[in-house]
Amino acid sequence: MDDFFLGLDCSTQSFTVIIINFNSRRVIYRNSLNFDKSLPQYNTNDGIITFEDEKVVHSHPLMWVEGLELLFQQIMDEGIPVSNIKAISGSGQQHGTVYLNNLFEKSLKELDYSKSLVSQLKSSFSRLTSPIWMDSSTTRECNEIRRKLGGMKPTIEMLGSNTFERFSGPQIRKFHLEEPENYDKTSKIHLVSSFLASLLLGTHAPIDHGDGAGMNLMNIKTKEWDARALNATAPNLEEKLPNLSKSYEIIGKISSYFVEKYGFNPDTELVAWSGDNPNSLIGVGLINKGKVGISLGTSDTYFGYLEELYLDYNGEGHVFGAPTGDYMSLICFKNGSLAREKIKDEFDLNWKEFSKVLRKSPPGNYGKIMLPYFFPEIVPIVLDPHVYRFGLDKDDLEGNIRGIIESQFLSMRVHSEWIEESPEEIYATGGASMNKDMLQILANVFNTRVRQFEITDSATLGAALRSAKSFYDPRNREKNWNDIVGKFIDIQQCTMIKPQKKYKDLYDDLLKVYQKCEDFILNKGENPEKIRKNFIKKYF
Ligand code: XUL
Repeated sequence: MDDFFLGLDCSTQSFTVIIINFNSRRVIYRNSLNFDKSLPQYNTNDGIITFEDEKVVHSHPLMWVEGLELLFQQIMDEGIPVSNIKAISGSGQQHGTVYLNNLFEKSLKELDYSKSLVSQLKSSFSRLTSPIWMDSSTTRECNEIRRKLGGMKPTIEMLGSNTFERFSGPQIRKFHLEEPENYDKTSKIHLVSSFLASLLLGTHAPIDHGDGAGMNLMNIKTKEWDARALNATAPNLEEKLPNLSKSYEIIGKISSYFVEKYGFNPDTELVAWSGDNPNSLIGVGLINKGKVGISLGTSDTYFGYLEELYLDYNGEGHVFGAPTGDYMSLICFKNGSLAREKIKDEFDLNWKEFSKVLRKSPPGNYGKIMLPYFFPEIVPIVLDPHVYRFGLDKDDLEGNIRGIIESQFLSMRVHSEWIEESPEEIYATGGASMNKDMLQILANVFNTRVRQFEITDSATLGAALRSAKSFYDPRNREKNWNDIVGKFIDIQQCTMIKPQKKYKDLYDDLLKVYQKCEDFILNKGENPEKIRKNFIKKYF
Protein backbone atom coordinates (compact mmCIF):
# COMPACT_ATOMS: atom_id res chain seq x y z
CA MET A 1 0.00 0.00 0.00
CA ASP A 2 1.47 3.34 -1.03
CA ASP A 3 2.02 6.12 1.53
CA PHE A 4 -0.26 9.12 1.07
CA PHE A 5 0.21 12.49 2.80
CA LEU A 6 -2.30 15.29 3.03
CA GLY A 7 -1.62 19.04 3.08
CA LEU A 8 -4.15 21.81 3.67
CA ASP A 9 -3.91 25.57 3.26
CA CYS A 10 -6.43 28.03 4.62
CA SER A 11 -5.51 31.26 2.83
CA THR A 12 -7.25 34.62 2.57
CA GLN A 13 -9.54 33.77 -0.33
CA SER A 14 -9.61 29.99 -0.44
CA PHE A 15 -9.05 26.66 1.28
CA THR A 16 -6.95 24.15 -0.67
CA VAL A 17 -6.09 20.50 -0.21
CA ILE A 18 -3.43 18.36 -1.87
CA ILE A 19 -2.82 14.63 -1.37
CA ILE A 20 0.53 13.25 -2.50
CA ASN A 21 1.49 9.66 -3.15
CA PHE A 22 5.01 9.57 -1.79
CA ASN A 23 5.96 6.33 -3.55
CA SER A 24 5.27 7.76 -7.00
CA ARG A 25 6.14 11.30 -5.84
CA ARG A 26 3.00 12.65 -7.45
CA VAL A 27 0.11 14.84 -6.45
CA ILE A 28 -2.86 12.48 -6.68
CA TYR A 29 -5.59 14.86 -5.58
CA ARG A 30 -6.06 18.61 -5.50
CA ASN A 31 -9.12 20.64 -4.69
CA SER A 32 -9.67 24.24 -3.74
CA LEU A 33 -12.73 26.10 -2.61
CA ASN A 34 -13.18 29.79 -2.91
CA PHE A 35 -14.78 31.24 0.23
CA ASP A 36 -16.94 33.86 -1.54
CA LYS A 37 -18.34 31.32 -3.99
CA SER A 38 -18.57 28.14 -1.92
CA LEU A 39 -19.70 29.67 1.38
CA PRO A 40 -21.73 32.73 0.30
CA GLN A 41 -23.67 32.74 3.59
CA TYR A 42 -20.65 34.44 5.24
CA ASN A 43 -20.91 37.40 2.86
CA THR A 44 -17.18 37.82 2.41
CA ASN A 45 -15.57 39.78 -0.37
CA ASP A 46 -12.31 38.10 -1.45
CA GLY A 47 -12.56 36.11 1.80
CA ILE A 48 -12.62 39.17 4.05
CA ILE A 49 -15.02 41.36 6.00
CA THR A 50 -14.35 45.08 5.75
CA PHE A 51 -15.58 47.82 8.04
CA GLU A 52 -16.23 51.52 7.76
CA ASP A 53 -12.68 52.05 8.96
CA GLU A 54 -10.83 50.56 5.99
CA LYS A 55 -7.82 49.77 8.15
CA VAL A 56 -9.86 47.10 9.95
CA VAL A 57 -9.96 43.78 8.09
CA HIS A 58 -11.39 40.60 9.61
CA SER A 59 -12.61 37.20 8.53
CA HIS A 60 -14.90 34.49 9.96
CA PRO A 61 -13.25 31.65 11.87
CA LEU A 62 -16.45 29.62 11.48
CA MET A 63 -16.15 29.97 7.72
CA TRP A 64 -12.73 28.33 7.92
CA VAL A 65 -14.24 25.49 9.98
CA GLU A 66 -17.00 25.00 7.44
CA GLY A 67 -14.46 25.16 4.61
CA LEU A 68 -12.52 22.31 6.20
CA GLU A 69 -15.67 20.22 6.52
CA LEU A 70 -16.66 20.89 2.94
CA LEU A 71 -13.23 19.88 1.63
CA PHE A 72 -13.26 16.63 3.61
CA GLN A 73 -16.78 15.88 2.41
CA GLN A 74 -15.65 16.37 -1.20
CA ILE A 75 -12.61 14.10 -0.68
CA MET A 76 -14.94 11.42 0.64
CA ASP A 77 -17.44 11.90 -2.20
CA GLU A 78 -14.62 11.44 -4.73
CA GLY A 79 -13.83 8.06 -3.19
CA ILE A 80 -10.19 8.90 -2.33
CA PRO A 81 -8.84 6.11 -0.06
CA VAL A 82 -8.16 8.38 2.91
CA SER A 83 -7.20 5.40 5.06
CA ASN A 84 -3.87 5.38 3.12
CA ILE A 85 -3.06 8.83 4.49
CA LYS A 86 -0.18 8.47 6.92
CA ALA A 87 0.14 12.03 8.13
CA ILE A 88 -1.44 15.45 7.74
CA SER A 89 -0.13 18.96 8.15
CA GLY A 90 -1.41 22.34 7.20
CA SER A 91 -0.84 25.96 6.50
CA GLY A 92 -2.69 29.11 7.43
CA GLN A 93 -2.57 32.74 6.40
CA GLN A 94 -0.18 34.21 8.95
CA HIS A 95 -0.80 36.55 11.90
CA GLY A 96 -4.63 36.18 12.08
CA THR A 97 -5.93 35.42 15.58
CA VAL A 98 -8.85 33.29 16.77
CA TYR A 99 -10.35 34.04 20.22
CA LEU A 100 -11.92 31.09 22.05
CA ASN A 101 -13.84 30.73 25.28
CA ASN A 102 -13.71 27.84 27.70
CA LEU A 103 -16.33 25.84 25.78
CA PHE A 104 -13.94 25.20 22.91
CA GLU A 105 -11.86 22.43 24.41
CA LYS A 106 -14.85 20.69 25.97
CA SER A 107 -16.79 20.85 22.68
CA LEU A 108 -13.82 19.42 20.77
CA LYS A 109 -13.57 16.49 23.15
CA GLU A 110 -17.28 15.71 22.92
CA LEU A 111 -17.75 16.05 19.16
CA ASP A 112 -20.57 13.93 17.77
CA TYR A 113 -19.78 12.80 14.23
CA SER A 114 -23.43 12.76 13.21
CA LYS A 115 -23.44 16.56 13.53
CA SER A 116 -21.41 19.23 11.76
CA LEU A 117 -18.35 20.83 13.32
CA VAL A 118 -19.82 24.29 12.76
CA SER A 119 -22.99 23.51 14.70
CA GLN A 120 -20.98 22.09 17.60
CA LEU A 121 -18.36 24.84 17.77
CA LYS A 122 -20.37 27.97 17.11
CA SER A 123 -20.64 28.90 20.81
CA SER A 124 -16.90 28.52 21.41
CA PHE A 125 -15.79 32.00 20.33
CA SER A 126 -15.19 34.94 22.64
CA ARG A 127 -14.82 37.12 19.53
CA LEU A 128 -16.92 36.23 16.51
CA THR A 129 -14.57 37.56 13.87
CA SER A 130 -10.80 37.30 13.51
CA PRO A 131 -8.49 40.16 12.58
CA ILE A 132 -6.29 38.96 9.71
CA TRP A 133 -2.98 39.93 8.12
CA MET A 134 -4.59 42.68 6.01
CA ASP A 135 -5.62 44.65 9.10
CA SER A 136 -3.56 47.79 9.64
CA SER A 137 -5.50 49.38 12.48
CA THR A 138 -3.06 48.92 15.37
CA THR A 139 -0.48 51.69 14.91
CA ARG A 140 -1.12 52.96 18.44
CA GLU A 141 -0.59 49.49 19.92
CA CYS A 142 2.55 48.94 17.82
CA ASN A 143 4.04 52.17 19.12
CA GLU A 144 3.14 51.33 22.72
CA ILE A 145 4.65 47.84 22.57
CA ARG A 146 7.79 49.00 20.77
CA ARG A 147 8.29 51.76 23.31
CA LYS A 148 7.95 49.35 26.21
CA LEU A 149 10.51 47.05 24.60
CA GLY A 150 13.03 49.88 24.33
CA GLY A 151 12.58 50.97 20.69
CA MET A 152 12.94 49.44 17.26
CA LYS A 153 16.40 47.88 17.50
CA PRO A 154 15.83 45.96 20.75
CA THR A 155 12.41 44.89 19.46
CA ILE A 156 13.92 43.48 16.26
CA GLU A 157 16.69 41.75 18.20
CA MET A 158 14.21 40.21 20.58
CA LEU A 159 11.40 39.25 18.18
CA GLY A 160 12.95 39.06 14.69
CA SER A 161 10.73 41.89 13.44
CA ASN A 162 9.76 45.39 14.35
CA THR A 163 6.19 45.71 15.67
CA PHE A 164 3.77 45.49 12.72
CA GLU A 165 0.10 46.41 12.53
CA ARG A 166 -0.97 42.99 11.29
CA PHE A 167 1.08 40.98 13.79
CA SER A 168 -0.86 39.11 16.47
CA GLY A 169 0.55 40.89 19.55
CA PRO A 170 -0.59 44.41 18.58
CA GLN A 171 -3.95 42.93 17.50
CA ILE A 172 -4.36 41.19 20.86
CA ARG A 173 -3.48 44.41 22.66
CA LYS A 174 -6.11 46.30 20.69
CA PHE A 175 -8.75 43.70 21.60
CA HIS A 176 -7.77 43.88 25.27
CA LEU A 177 -7.96 47.72 25.23
CA GLU A 178 -11.21 47.97 23.29
CA GLU A 179 -13.11 44.95 24.66
CA PRO A 180 -11.59 44.16 28.06
CA GLU A 181 -14.54 42.00 29.13
CA ASN A 182 -14.38 39.83 26.06
CA TYR A 183 -10.62 39.64 26.41
CA ASP A 184 -11.12 38.35 29.96
CA LYS A 185 -13.61 35.77 28.70
CA THR A 186 -11.02 34.49 26.22
CA SER A 187 -9.36 31.33 27.43
CA LYS A 188 -7.18 30.65 24.35
CA ILE A 189 -5.92 32.72 21.46
CA HIS A 190 -4.87 30.68 18.45
CA LEU A 191 -3.40 31.54 15.09
CA VAL A 192 -5.33 30.42 12.01
CA SER A 193 -2.87 27.52 11.65
CA SER A 194 -2.98 26.26 15.24
CA PHE A 195 -6.75 26.76 15.43
CA LEU A 196 -7.37 24.47 12.45
CA ALA A 197 -4.79 21.97 13.72
CA SER A 198 -6.72 21.89 17.02
CA LEU A 199 -9.89 20.80 15.20
CA LEU A 200 -8.11 17.78 13.73
CA LEU A 201 -6.35 16.99 16.99
CA GLY A 202 -9.42 17.27 19.23
CA THR A 203 -7.62 19.49 21.72
CA HIS A 204 -5.44 22.63 21.71
CA ALA A 205 -2.62 22.29 19.18
CA PRO A 206 0.65 24.18 19.61
CA ILE A 207 1.79 27.17 17.56
CA ASP A 208 4.93 26.32 15.58
CA HIS A 209 8.09 28.43 15.49
CA GLY A 210 7.39 29.53 11.90
CA ASP A 211 4.01 31.10 12.58
CA GLY A 212 4.86 31.98 16.20
CA ALA A 213 7.55 34.35 14.95
CA GLY A 214 4.84 36.40 13.22
CA MET A 215 3.20 37.41 16.48
CA ASN A 216 5.62 39.93 18.04
CA LEU A 217 5.48 37.64 21.08
CA MET A 218 8.08 34.90 20.50
CA ASN A 219 11.75 35.39 21.23
CA ILE A 220 13.51 34.74 17.94
CA LYS A 221 16.63 33.32 19.59
CA THR A 222 15.19 31.10 22.34
CA LYS A 223 11.99 30.35 20.39
CA GLU A 224 9.97 30.70 23.59
CA TRP A 225 7.29 33.21 24.53
CA ASP A 226 9.15 36.36 25.56
CA ALA A 227 7.93 37.56 28.97
CA ARG A 228 8.79 41.19 28.16
CA ALA A 229 6.76 41.10 24.96
CA LEU A 230 3.83 39.36 26.68
CA ASN A 231 3.79 41.97 29.45
CA ALA A 232 3.98 44.81 26.98
CA THR A 233 1.00 43.39 25.09
CA ALA A 234 -1.83 42.38 27.44
CA PRO A 235 -2.41 41.00 30.95
CA ASN A 236 -2.45 37.25 31.67
CA LEU A 237 -1.43 36.55 28.11
CA GLU A 238 0.79 33.55 28.69
CA GLU A 239 -2.07 31.44 30.04
CA LYS A 240 -4.16 32.34 26.99
CA LEU A 241 -1.54 31.18 24.48
CA PRO A 242 -1.02 27.59 23.36
CA ASN A 243 2.45 26.03 23.71
CA LEU A 244 5.10 26.63 21.10
CA SER A 245 6.51 23.70 19.15
CA LYS A 246 9.05 22.87 16.49
CA SER A 247 7.46 23.00 13.06
CA TYR A 248 8.28 19.34 12.44
CA GLU A 249 6.79 18.07 15.69
CA ILE A 250 4.24 15.25 15.55
CA ILE A 251 1.51 16.69 17.74
CA GLY A 252 -0.69 13.60 17.99
CA LYS A 253 -3.14 11.48 16.01
CA ILE A 254 -6.27 12.52 14.19
CA SER A 255 -9.31 12.77 16.47
CA SER A 256 -12.00 10.10 16.39
CA TYR A 257 -14.52 12.57 14.92
CA PHE A 258 -12.66 12.52 11.58
CA VAL A 259 -12.04 8.79 11.73
CA GLU A 260 -15.73 8.06 12.21
CA LYS A 261 -17.06 10.70 9.90
CA TYR A 262 -14.68 10.51 6.92
CA GLY A 263 -12.92 7.15 7.28
CA PHE A 264 -9.41 8.34 8.20
CA ASN A 265 -7.12 5.73 9.70
CA PRO A 266 -7.00 6.24 13.52
CA ASP A 267 -3.17 6.07 13.28
CA THR A 268 -2.98 9.10 10.98
CA GLU A 269 -0.36 11.39 12.47
CA LEU A 270 -0.73 15.13 12.74
CA VAL A 271 2.26 17.38 12.27
CA ALA A 272 2.25 20.95 13.63
CA TRP A 273 0.70 23.40 11.19
CA SER A 274 2.60 26.51 10.16
CA GLY A 275 2.11 29.79 8.31
CA ASP A 276 1.67 29.87 4.56
CA ASN A 277 5.07 31.43 3.92
CA PRO A 278 7.10 28.88 5.94
CA ASN A 279 5.11 26.14 4.19
CA SER A 280 5.81 27.70 0.80
CA LEU A 281 9.53 27.65 1.56
CA ILE A 282 9.29 23.85 1.59
CA GLY A 283 6.70 23.69 -1.20
CA VAL A 284 9.12 25.30 -3.66
CA GLY A 285 12.09 23.36 -2.31
CA LEU A 286 14.05 26.19 -0.69
CA ILE A 287 16.09 24.12 1.71
CA ASN A 288 19.43 25.72 0.87
CA LYS A 289 20.55 29.30 0.72
CA GLY A 290 21.20 31.30 -2.44
CA LYS A 291 17.79 31.09 -4.03
CA VAL A 292 14.72 33.07 -3.15
CA GLY A 293 11.02 32.43 -3.44
CA ILE A 294 8.53 35.00 -4.65
CA SER A 295 4.91 34.21 -4.02
CA LEU A 296 2.39 36.13 -6.09
CA GLY A 297 -0.83 35.62 -4.18
CA THR A 298 -3.27 37.83 -2.32
CA SER A 299 -0.11 39.17 -0.71
CA ASP A 300 3.14 39.18 -2.67
CA THR A 301 5.99 37.84 -0.59
CA TYR A 302 9.74 37.60 -1.06
CA PHE A 303 11.35 34.92 1.08
CA GLY A 304 14.44 32.80 1.49
CA TYR A 305 16.05 30.17 3.66
CA LEU A 306 18.58 31.48 6.20
CA GLU A 307 21.33 29.30 7.62
CA GLU A 308 21.53 31.62 10.59
CA LEU A 309 19.68 34.53 12.10
CA TYR A 310 20.00 37.65 9.93
CA LEU A 311 17.99 40.69 10.98
CA ASP A 312 16.72 43.70 9.05
CA TYR A 313 17.49 46.72 11.22
CA ASN A 314 15.58 48.97 8.78
CA GLY A 315 12.52 47.28 10.23
CA GLU A 316 10.82 46.28 6.96
CA GLY A 317 11.66 42.58 6.81
CA HIS A 318 11.00 39.65 9.13
CA VAL A 319 12.77 36.57 10.33
CA PHE A 320 10.57 33.55 10.98
CA GLY A 321 11.40 30.01 12.02
CA ALA A 322 11.86 27.80 8.94
CA PRO A 323 10.19 24.37 8.92
CA THR A 324 13.66 22.78 8.83
CA GLY A 325 14.35 24.20 12.30
CA ASP A 326 16.54 27.04 10.90
CA TYR A 327 15.38 30.50 9.91
CA MET A 328 13.79 32.21 6.93
CA SER A 329 13.57 35.83 5.82
CA LEU A 330 10.36 37.35 4.58
CA ILE A 331 9.14 40.63 3.15
CA CYS A 332 5.42 41.06 2.62
CA PHE A 333 3.67 43.41 0.20
CA LYS A 334 -0.05 43.88 0.65
CA ASN A 335 -0.74 45.26 -2.81
CA GLY A 336 -0.40 41.92 -4.58
CA SER A 337 -3.11 40.17 -6.57
CA LEU A 338 -5.94 42.43 -5.41
CA ALA A 339 -4.05 45.44 -6.79
CA ARG A 340 -3.37 43.64 -10.09
CA GLU A 341 -7.06 42.76 -10.23
CA LYS A 342 -8.10 46.37 -9.64
CA ILE A 343 -6.24 47.48 -12.75
CA LYS A 344 -7.50 44.51 -14.77
CA ASP A 345 -11.08 45.31 -13.75
CA GLU A 346 -10.73 49.06 -14.27
CA PHE A 347 -9.96 48.36 -17.94
CA ASP A 348 -12.55 45.57 -18.10
CA LEU A 349 -10.05 42.92 -19.23
CA ASN A 350 -9.58 39.24 -18.56
CA TRP A 351 -6.14 37.84 -17.66
CA LYS A 352 -5.46 36.75 -21.23
CA GLU A 353 -6.05 40.27 -22.49
CA PHE A 354 -4.00 41.66 -19.60
CA SER A 355 -1.07 39.48 -20.69
CA LYS A 356 -1.44 40.50 -24.29
CA VAL A 357 -1.07 44.15 -23.29
CA LEU A 358 2.00 43.26 -21.21
CA ARG A 359 3.61 41.61 -24.23
CA LYS A 360 2.89 44.61 -26.44
CA SER A 361 4.19 47.33 -24.14
CA PRO A 362 7.91 48.13 -23.90
CA PRO A 363 10.15 47.39 -20.89
CA GLY A 364 10.63 50.66 -19.03
CA ASN A 365 7.07 51.79 -19.85
CA TYR A 366 8.31 55.04 -21.49
CA GLY A 367 9.34 56.12 -17.99
CA LYS A 368 5.76 55.99 -16.68
CA ILE A 369 5.77 55.03 -13.04
CA MET A 370 3.06 53.92 -10.62
CA LEU A 371 3.27 53.65 -6.85
CA PRO A 372 0.50 51.07 -6.41
CA TYR A 373 -0.91 51.64 -2.95
CA PHE A 374 -4.49 50.62 -3.67
CA PHE A 375 -4.68 49.29 -0.09
CA PRO A 376 -2.66 50.33 2.96
CA GLU A 377 0.82 48.98 2.21
CA ILE A 378 3.07 47.03 4.57
CA VAL A 379 6.39 47.53 2.76
CA PRO A 380 7.03 50.39 2.47
CA ILE A 381 4.62 51.38 5.18
CA VAL A 382 1.71 53.42 3.75
CA LEU A 383 -1.29 53.61 6.07
CA ASP A 384 -3.46 55.87 3.93
CA PRO A 385 -3.78 54.22 0.54
CA HIS A 386 -3.41 56.25 -2.63
CA VAL A 387 -2.17 55.38 -6.12
CA TYR A 388 0.48 57.80 -7.33
CA ARG A 389 1.28 58.13 -11.02
CA PHE A 390 4.27 59.84 -12.64
CA GLY A 391 3.88 60.70 -16.33
CA LEU A 392 1.02 58.22 -16.40
CA ASP A 393 -2.65 59.02 -17.07
CA LYS A 394 -5.26 57.08 -15.16
CA ASP A 395 -6.91 55.96 -18.42
CA ASP A 396 -3.71 54.92 -20.21
CA LEU A 397 -4.40 51.19 -20.60
CA GLU A 398 -0.92 49.99 -21.63
CA GLY A 399 0.85 52.32 -19.24
CA ASN A 400 -1.18 51.25 -16.22
CA ILE A 401 -0.96 47.54 -16.93
CA ARG A 402 2.79 47.52 -17.42
CA GLY A 403 3.07 50.14 -14.69
CA ILE A 404 1.51 48.00 -11.96
CA ILE A 405 3.62 44.92 -12.74
CA GLU A 406 6.91 46.79 -13.11
CA SER A 407 6.27 48.79 -9.95
CA GLN A 408 5.48 45.67 -7.88
CA PHE A 409 8.74 44.01 -8.92
CA LEU A 410 10.83 47.18 -8.64
CA SER A 411 9.48 47.68 -5.14
CA MET A 412 10.46 44.10 -4.27
CA ARG A 413 13.97 44.71 -5.56
CA VAL A 414 14.34 47.98 -3.66
CA HIS A 415 13.03 46.60 -0.38
CA SER A 416 14.94 43.33 -0.47
CA GLU A 417 18.31 45.00 -0.76
CA TRP A 418 18.95 44.51 2.98
CA ILE A 419 19.41 40.79 2.22
CA GLU A 420 22.83 41.55 0.87
CA GLU A 421 23.18 38.52 -1.39
CA SER A 422 21.26 39.01 -4.61
CA PRO A 423 19.43 35.85 -5.69
CA GLU A 424 20.99 33.38 -8.16
CA GLU A 425 17.57 32.11 -9.05
CA ILE A 426 13.99 33.01 -8.15
CA TYR A 427 11.42 30.30 -7.48
CA ALA A 428 8.04 31.75 -8.36
CA THR A 429 4.84 30.49 -6.81
CA GLY A 430 1.27 31.58 -6.00
CA GLY A 431 -1.67 31.97 -8.39
CA ALA A 432 -0.19 34.73 -10.56
CA SER A 433 3.01 32.73 -11.12
CA MET A 434 1.06 30.89 -13.83
CA ASN A 435 1.43 34.04 -15.92
CA LYS A 436 4.65 33.79 -17.96
CA ASP A 437 4.49 37.39 -19.15
CA MET A 438 4.59 38.65 -15.57
CA LEU A 439 7.45 36.28 -14.75
CA GLN A 440 9.45 37.56 -17.73
CA ILE A 441 9.22 41.05 -16.27
CA LEU A 442 10.24 39.66 -12.88
CA ALA A 443 13.29 37.97 -14.45
CA ASN A 444 14.24 41.19 -16.24
CA VAL A 445 13.79 43.47 -13.22
CA PHE A 446 16.01 41.22 -11.06
CA ASN A 447 18.23 40.15 -13.98
CA THR A 448 17.89 36.63 -12.63
CA ARG A 449 16.38 33.45 -14.01
CA VAL A 450 12.96 32.56 -12.68
CA ARG A 451 11.67 29.02 -12.17
CA GLN A 452 7.98 28.50 -12.79
CA PHE A 453 6.35 25.42 -11.27
CA GLU A 454 3.55 23.21 -12.46
CA ILE A 455 2.05 23.21 -8.94
CA THR A 456 1.47 26.76 -7.81
CA ASP A 457 -0.09 25.84 -4.45
CA SER A 458 3.28 25.77 -2.73
CA ALA A 459 1.91 26.31 0.79
CA THR A 460 -0.43 23.31 0.47
CA LEU A 461 2.23 21.14 -1.14
CA GLY A 462 4.75 22.27 1.49
CA ALA A 463 2.38 21.13 4.23
CA ALA A 464 2.01 17.69 2.63
CA LEU A 465 5.80 17.38 2.21
CA ARG A 466 6.41 18.45 5.83
CA SER A 467 4.04 15.77 7.04
CA ALA A 468 5.96 13.17 5.02
CA LYS A 469 9.29 14.30 6.48
CA SER A 470 8.01 14.10 10.06
CA PHE A 471 6.38 10.74 9.40
CA TYR A 472 9.57 9.14 8.02
CA ASP A 473 12.03 10.73 10.47
CA PRO A 474 11.34 8.56 13.54
CA ARG A 475 10.99 5.46 11.39
CA ASN A 476 14.65 5.66 10.43
CA ARG A 477 14.00 5.64 6.75
CA GLU A 478 16.80 8.18 6.49
CA LYS A 479 15.05 10.61 4.29
CA ASN A 480 16.66 14.00 4.60
CA TRP A 481 15.03 17.21 3.37
CA ASN A 482 16.68 16.75 0.03
CA ASP A 483 15.18 13.28 -0.43
CA ILE A 484 11.75 14.46 0.59
CA VAL A 485 11.57 17.87 -0.96
CA GLY A 486 14.32 17.98 -3.57
CA LYS A 487 13.31 14.81 -5.36
CA PHE A 488 9.63 15.65 -5.24
CA ILE A 489 10.17 19.13 -6.64
CA ASP A 490 12.68 17.95 -9.27
CA ILE A 491 10.18 15.49 -10.70
CA GLN A 492 7.57 18.20 -11.23
CA GLN A 493 7.51 19.97 -14.54
CA CYS A 494 9.01 23.39 -14.32
CA THR A 495 9.90 26.04 -16.84
CA MET A 496 12.92 28.30 -16.64
CA ILE A 497 12.44 31.93 -17.65
CA LYS A 498 15.71 33.65 -18.48
CA PRO A 499 16.32 37.37 -18.05
CA GLN A 500 16.74 39.29 -21.30
CA LYS A 501 20.23 40.68 -20.75
CA LYS A 502 19.62 43.63 -23.08
CA TYR A 503 17.28 45.14 -20.46
CA LYS A 504 19.69 44.91 -17.54
CA ASP A 505 20.85 48.57 -17.68
CA LEU A 506 17.35 49.81 -18.36
CA TYR A 507 15.98 48.19 -15.21
CA ASP A 508 18.99 49.23 -13.12
CA ASP A 509 18.24 52.81 -14.18
CA LEU A 510 14.49 52.45 -13.75
CA LEU A 511 15.09 51.19 -10.23
CA LYS A 512 16.76 54.52 -9.40
CA VAL A 513 13.84 56.43 -10.87
CA TYR A 514 11.39 54.30 -8.89
CA GLN A 515 13.34 54.85 -5.68
CA LYS A 516 13.28 58.61 -6.25
CA CYS A 517 9.52 58.58 -6.84
CA GLU A 518 8.96 56.59 -3.64
CA ASP A 519 11.29 58.85 -1.68
CA PHE A 520 9.53 61.94 -3.03
CA ILE A 521 6.09 60.73 -1.94
CA LEU A 522 6.89 58.96 1.30
CA ASN A 523 9.85 60.93 2.67
CA LYS A 524 9.34 64.33 1.03
CA GLY A 525 12.53 63.68 -0.98
CA GLU A 526 13.78 65.42 -4.10
CA ASN A 527 11.42 65.78 -7.08
CA PRO A 528 12.02 62.78 -9.41
CA GLU A 529 11.08 64.54 -12.67
CA LYS A 530 14.66 65.29 -13.71
CA ILE A 531 15.92 61.73 -13.36
CA ARG A 532 12.70 60.41 -14.91
CA LYS A 533 13.11 62.67 -17.96
CA ASN A 534 16.76 61.61 -18.32
CA PHE A 535 15.64 57.98 -18.25
CA ILE A 536 13.10 58.67 -21.02
CA LYS A 537 15.72 60.46 -23.10
CA LYS A 538 18.18 57.58 -22.73
CA TYR A 539 15.83 54.71 -23.59
CA PHE A 540 12.94 56.08 -25.69
C1 XUL B 1 3.13 37.43 5.76
C2 XUL B 1 1.76 37.91 5.50
C3 XUL B 1 0.98 37.32 4.40
C4 XUL B 1 -0.02 36.32 4.91
C5 XUL B 1 -1.01 36.05 3.80
O1 XUL B 1 3.78 38.09 6.76
O2 XUL B 1 1.25 38.77 6.18
O3 XUL B 1 1.80 36.74 3.43
O4 XUL B 1 0.59 35.21 5.44
O5 XUL B 1 -1.29 34.85 3.48
